[in-house]
Amino acid sequence: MDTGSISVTGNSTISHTGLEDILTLLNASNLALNYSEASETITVSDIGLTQISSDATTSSVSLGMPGNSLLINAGDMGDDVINIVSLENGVNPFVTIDGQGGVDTLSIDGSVDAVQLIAYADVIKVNASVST
Ligand SMILES: [Ca+2]
Repeated sequence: MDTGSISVTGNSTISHTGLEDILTLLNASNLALNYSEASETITVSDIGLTQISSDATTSSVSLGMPGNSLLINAGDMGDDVINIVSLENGVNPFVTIDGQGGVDTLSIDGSVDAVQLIAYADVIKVNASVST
């Protein structure tokens, strides 16, 4: 079951359960994505954020990158993998990635250009340039 919630500052939290795909043109300046307690793979790129759950049911969330800050909470208990594919072209927010509970891995595989990058994970692999 794919569950999670999306928090947009100044607005109500949007919760989703078992949705196949979510595509929205939300343009928020501050965006928080709260993933479920399941073990998940979360992919972050310029063109949006996608979540692919590990249980073969696929759920993706594609959102416009926020102008100010992006927070990703990967969820307690689950052993999550967060892959940053790219985070540069014109996107320059404060980025915080928190693996939370479980044994989490953050892999930076594409260039990151952020005002600030804060990451909490058990394993952090930096395979590309990070400029802040
Ligand atoms: Ca986790």
